[in-house]
Amino acid sequence: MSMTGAQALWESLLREGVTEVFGYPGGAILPAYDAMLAYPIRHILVRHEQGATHMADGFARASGRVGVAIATSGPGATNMVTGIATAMMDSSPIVCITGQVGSKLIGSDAFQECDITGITLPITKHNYLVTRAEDVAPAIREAFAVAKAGRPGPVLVDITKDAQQGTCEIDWAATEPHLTEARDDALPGDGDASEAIALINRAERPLILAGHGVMLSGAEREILALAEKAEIPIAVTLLGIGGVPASHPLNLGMMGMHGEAWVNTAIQRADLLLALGMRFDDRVTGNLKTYAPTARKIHVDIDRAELNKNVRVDVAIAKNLRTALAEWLPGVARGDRSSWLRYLEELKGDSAVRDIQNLPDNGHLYAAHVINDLWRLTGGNAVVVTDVGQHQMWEAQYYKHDLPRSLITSGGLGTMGFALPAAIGAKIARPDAEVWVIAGDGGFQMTMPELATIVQEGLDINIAIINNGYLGMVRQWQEFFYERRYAATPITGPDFVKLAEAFGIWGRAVDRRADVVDVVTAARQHDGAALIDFRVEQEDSVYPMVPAGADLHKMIRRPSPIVETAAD
Ligand SMILES: Cc1cc2nc3c(=O)[nH]c(=O)nc-3n(C[C@H](O)[C@H](O)[C@H](O)COP(=O)(O)OP(=O)(O)OC[C@H]3O[C@@H](n4cnc5c(N)ncnc54)[C@H](O)[C@@H]3O)c2cc1C
Ligand SMILES: Cc1ncc(C[n+]2csc(CCOP(=O)(O)OP(=O)(O)O)c2C)c(N)n1
Ligand SMILES: [Mg+2]
Repeated sequence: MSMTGAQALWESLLREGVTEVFGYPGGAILPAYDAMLAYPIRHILVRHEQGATHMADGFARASGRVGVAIATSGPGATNMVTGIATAMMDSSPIVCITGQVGSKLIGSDAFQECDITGITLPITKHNYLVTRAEDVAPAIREAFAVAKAGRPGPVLVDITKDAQQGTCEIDWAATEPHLTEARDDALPGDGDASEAIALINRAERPLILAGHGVMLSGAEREILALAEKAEIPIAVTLLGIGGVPASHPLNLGMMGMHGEAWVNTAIQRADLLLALGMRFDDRVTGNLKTYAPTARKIHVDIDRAELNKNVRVDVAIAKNLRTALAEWLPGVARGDRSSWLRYLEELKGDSAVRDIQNLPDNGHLYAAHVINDLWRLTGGNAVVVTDVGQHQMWEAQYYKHDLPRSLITSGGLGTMGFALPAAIGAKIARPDAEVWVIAGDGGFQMTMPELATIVQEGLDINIAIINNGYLGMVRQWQEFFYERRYAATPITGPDFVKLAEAFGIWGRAVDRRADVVDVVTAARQHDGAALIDFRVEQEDSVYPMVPAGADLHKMIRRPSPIVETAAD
């Protein structure tokens, strides 16, 4: 088959099952855009290339499919860097395609030339510089295979203008990637199923730490089967939320810096930790020297490099989690851990008296209340895409996710500005889902031009801005650790309702708890995008909090009881 490199690009994307791409045109990618018109692929025009990468990422996280972002050379490509790093840190499979100056101009500081493969080398799983038309199809095909294989992640394909314009003969069968199979075989020192089973069957106070890998490997059923058979409680990471239903009686909730106090206490008291598809991030462990001091540890991760990286373990298994759990299940004995479960239940009582949900209504509008109301009103069925900051932690605590892939959030890089574009990607991937953005007033302002993308594409996305007039999470650190010196954290913004209206979006502001239900209901009923500006209590803090690097059990707790009046 004879075609141009540009045609080979779209033909390859079609063959990978791609139906939507997120992008922004420019000179070096123009031949590809010109060829695009002949292919049945929907192009979503973004307002900034960072948005395209977050959209591809949100698309991937919501669906499990590979998201695709396209940009021109130079500034188009460099605008993608933050989104690529975000996807890399959270193991999200995306393919980014960039135009590059003509191959003969490379190295001449040509107009909009930039070494994007050099720049993205450390933040991609792999990247390609394609300089000949005949190499386009094999590179795209391999890029998809690499993005999905093993531990997923971002791949970049940089295609010179002459490679897009040149013609070539393509034998599709010959474009099949020849990747070395990921090594699933054990190496010396690796643990095996029998060692894991023996530790589980002996344990009196076991605890599962369920991470993002549960969803990435599709092990939602197997992990519950293990927990139920052996009566093992489960703690989840931020990115593990949704992998185990929040309403399951064995699910204790989130661990770590802003995790539930009883979960962190459970980790410190456990005699066995089963770390399943999670990577012991420092937000999760606190001080490594005092982490889970009484526990033996089993770690399953598909990426061997994660094993014994942050936490030394007794049994390290480099394997797809679902396969590993299926191997363990027959050998795991039915357990009775009722005294351990009773102990954990008692710990919860102490937290309940401090929980803001249980405090009397004092007339103030708290973010935690807003998010809890959103959870109730959406029946817990929405796909929620958060930004980064206090609102992100309150979402994790107070929106109870029962469904996998229903919380989409930037965990590892913590990228402000992620939510709005990632929600667009999620909505494109799952048009029938009710999609909510929960963003802070700071992060929202980083990518708010994507409101125009929502309107141009006619997307029905609901947006909740948790507007506290501060870069709240940083303000909280200043309150706790810098004697309330609020350097550069008070932040103003536009009138978000008028802003929404300027874009042609329905908007309302809420500053009383009594109005939350009515306005959220109206937003849900409104046909088309809706934005709510929740003007919340300005100086509230997220509790509990393990100060960075502190022992996991040394948490700052919400003072209890808070006796406040409406006049406070
Ligand atoms: C403001 C802020 C506060 C935060 N506070 C907290 C907090 O309190 N608690 C918390 O938990 N997090 C918190 N985080 C998030 C934290 O930084 C990490 O992103 C998160 O803990 C990572 O979760 P994870 O290890 O499950 O997921 P990932 O980082 O995505 O790691 C997943 C692991 O699973 C492995 N894997 C992938 N596929 C498979 C497979 N098929 N089989 C087996 N393994 C597989 C991967 O190799 C990887 O090691 C916070 C982030 C921010 C921005
Ligand atoms: C791109 C980027 N810049 C800076 C930070 C550091 N940071 C983390 S949380 C935060 C404050 C977020 O403020 P806002 O969006 O208003 O959310 P809030 O914490 O108030 O809910 C900042 C500045 C970041 N995570 N990302
Ligand atoms: Mg804020």
